[in-house]
Amino acid sequence: MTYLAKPKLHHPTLPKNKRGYTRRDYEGAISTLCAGCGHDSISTAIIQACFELDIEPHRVAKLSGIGCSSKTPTYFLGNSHGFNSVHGRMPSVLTGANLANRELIYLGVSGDGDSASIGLGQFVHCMRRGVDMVYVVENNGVYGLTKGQFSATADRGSKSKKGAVNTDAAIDMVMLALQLGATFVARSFSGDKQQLVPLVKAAIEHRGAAFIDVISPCVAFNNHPGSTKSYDYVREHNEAVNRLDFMPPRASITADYAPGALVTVTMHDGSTLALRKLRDDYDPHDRVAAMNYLAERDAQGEVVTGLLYVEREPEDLHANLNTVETPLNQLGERDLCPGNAALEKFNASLR
Ligand SMILES: Cc1ncc(C[n+]2csc(CCOP(=O)(O)OP(=O)(O)O)c2C)c(N)n1
Ligand code: SF4
Ligand SMILES: [Mg+2]
Repeated sequence: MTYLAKPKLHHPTLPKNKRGYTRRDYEGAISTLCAGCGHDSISTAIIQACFELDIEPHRVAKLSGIGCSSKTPTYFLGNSHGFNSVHGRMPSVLTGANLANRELIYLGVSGDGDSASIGLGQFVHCMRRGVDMVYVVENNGVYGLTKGQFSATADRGSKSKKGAVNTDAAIDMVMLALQLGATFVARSFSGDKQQLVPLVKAAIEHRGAAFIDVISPCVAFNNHPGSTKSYDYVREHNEAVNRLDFMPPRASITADYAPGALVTVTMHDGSTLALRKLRDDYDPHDRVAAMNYLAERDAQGEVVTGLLYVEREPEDLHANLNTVETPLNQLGERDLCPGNAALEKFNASLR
């Protein structure tokens, strides 16, 4: 059995959000991942973010590839649309679904094997096209599902559980996303819910390609000394550049911040992101500076986390292609067959 259904009974006094849903309404089946797997904490963060954003579950489409990480959509948002695609092919399926119906919130969930090896070509093109989505890579540096081979994000010199040394250079997904033009780029840690939940909320509200690289330790195959994706390593080397508070439209910023330490970002729906700067020299609106900073800190063995880059005026694939707003399945015959005269005019424009 690959999943266990949760009992449907809810406690009658569970708190409800503005839409009348309890947190339980955003859960899925009982997880069958290893106890302590970072991926389960990411599922919990996604559940919390959707509950707090008052999202109607039927407005979300969750898509994934193959891997332990790609199994996780079974364990959250059980009342949402879901598509478990082929290994590394989630981005193209998500792009197609998004083009057909832009009214849903698209959540792509993938692994470092799924996105940085077999699916790398798919990953880069959905980023550079600006598909409006939240793309989460649950990054553990190994192929967990197939028993712990090094993945392409494993750091050079890091050791496997049996002591083998990885001699290949690592692909940094955050650097790639920045270089490819993603308009929201973040890195977080599955063990830091305070940081991850607001990042997921902000990514959902962002219109454009939002990428979150979440270091998510694999307790079965990559949580030993010598691994750079273990709980201990990430806790010791985590350098958070900022902390977020996410405020819905019209809510005022009440947090008590030191002057100069706060950067506010207004999202397309009027909601606000309050970014508390932990590093004075870090500007989340400067793509090139972000890449330089990441490269410098990476050379020191540090794992930089937080909202690393956000574009002030993002544009997505629909805006670039000037597509129709109505979902394709709601277009009637009059829209789809505008008649001979319109066809003649169109053909003439191409001659
Ligand atoms: C076309 C294809 N090639 C290879 C596999 C075998 N396979 C399954 S999952 C996986 C890697 C999963 O790694 P990752 O995406 O990092 O997920 P994790 O299990 O670590 O969360 C591989 C190589 C497959 N299922 N399909
Ligand atoms: S094998 Fe690793 S990635 Fe897969 S469920 Fe277990 S701990 Fe998680
Ligand atoms: Mg992996």
